Amino acid sequence: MTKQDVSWINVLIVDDSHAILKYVSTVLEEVYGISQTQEASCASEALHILRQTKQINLIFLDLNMPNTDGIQLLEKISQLNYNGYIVIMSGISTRIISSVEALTKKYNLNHIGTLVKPMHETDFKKIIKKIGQSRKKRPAGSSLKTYEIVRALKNDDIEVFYQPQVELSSKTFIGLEALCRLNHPSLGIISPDRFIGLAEESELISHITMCVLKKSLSDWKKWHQYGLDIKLAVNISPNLLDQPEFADLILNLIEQYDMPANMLCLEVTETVLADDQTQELMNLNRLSIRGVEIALDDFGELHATIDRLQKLPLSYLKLDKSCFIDNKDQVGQLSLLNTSLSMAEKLKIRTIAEGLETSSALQLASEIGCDYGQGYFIARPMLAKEVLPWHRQWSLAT
Ligand code: G
Ligand code: MN
Repeated sequence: MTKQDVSWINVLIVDDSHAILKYVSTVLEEVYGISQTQEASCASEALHILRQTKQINLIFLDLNMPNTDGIQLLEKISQLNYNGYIVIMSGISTRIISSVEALTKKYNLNHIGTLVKPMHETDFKKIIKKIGQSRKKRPAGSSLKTYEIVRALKNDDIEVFYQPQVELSSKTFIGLEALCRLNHPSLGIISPDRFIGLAEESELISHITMCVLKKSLSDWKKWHQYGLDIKLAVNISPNLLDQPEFADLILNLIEQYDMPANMLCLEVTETVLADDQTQELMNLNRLSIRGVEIALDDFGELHATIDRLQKLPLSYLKLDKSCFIDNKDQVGQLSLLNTSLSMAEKLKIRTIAEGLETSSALQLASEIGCDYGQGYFIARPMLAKEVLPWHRQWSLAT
């Protein structure tokens, strides 16, 4: 594997213990080559640094500090519109940690890991690896500017690509995931991780999602008229699920395009599992009753427990691509996959393996019992007009 680029990472470590500050900065520097770090020994110092240094994009935060504790600090950080990553450090009980993790979701902060004290340098590995893989918010450096998103919407430069999903046992083509791309006048095709995070900070995300929904439903209708019997999956931002009118909006759209509800699948992320998401649950349940299918996307961190998954009307669990893309910790990956699969089985939820890039990944997914698969090895995301030719070729080959 190529060495990860860490030159863009700017760290702030917040802990009242001098020893921890030194330990974390030393591990980051010596093991991971991350040298741009600042240290704060209390909340006010941390806030001061964050206001001064806008480049900070990774915060290690201790939960128990005198005066303002880490929990209060999280709220203040969210008020600063910080959109980098947060790692929680704590020695206290796992119950408190998980409720704090839920809190980071409420504040819309990008929590990517927890270090339980006493920590060991290998605990950092998963976290550092995850940086840059999460679809939610990447640090501002590589992100587009708001005006570029507005311009793209105005000029109809939001495009939809489609990636086929197949049933692993029969290799039957069963559906397509709609993936949005921004066609930038000078930079070319831009993937969503460089603009969705920013769009989610305003109502721009609604415009993008509406645009993707309309284009993809209209493409679906053409395929359907051509005789293709496939489902369409669309990614839905948590910000939209929160709106009271969301369910009606979807129901009106499918009616407009004569789409049977069970041909549409909405992909939602784990934030819908947080405890206070009543509006989201209401929308998802209303849609599910009408037959729209729901998939839980990017599943693989196991923040979700059976109890929490049970709350949702889920048809599919999408096992995150990081589970299938080669990395060194194969034993860990496999046990995570098996746990996810047995959870899905208990709840009678079908599974979709994402990120199948090689024949061995496809074989693994199929051997461990995933129902469906998606990834570069099957097909890369493609333009609407390429779908029928791909389908013809795929049917011939299988
Ligand atoms: O978060 P979500 O699962 O919706 O992300 C889908 C993204 O994953 C798309 O942008 C798509 O281009 C990308 N993708 C699809 N298949 C593969 C694959 O096999 N490998 C990798 N690395 N990315 C993939
Ligand atoms: Mn998805």
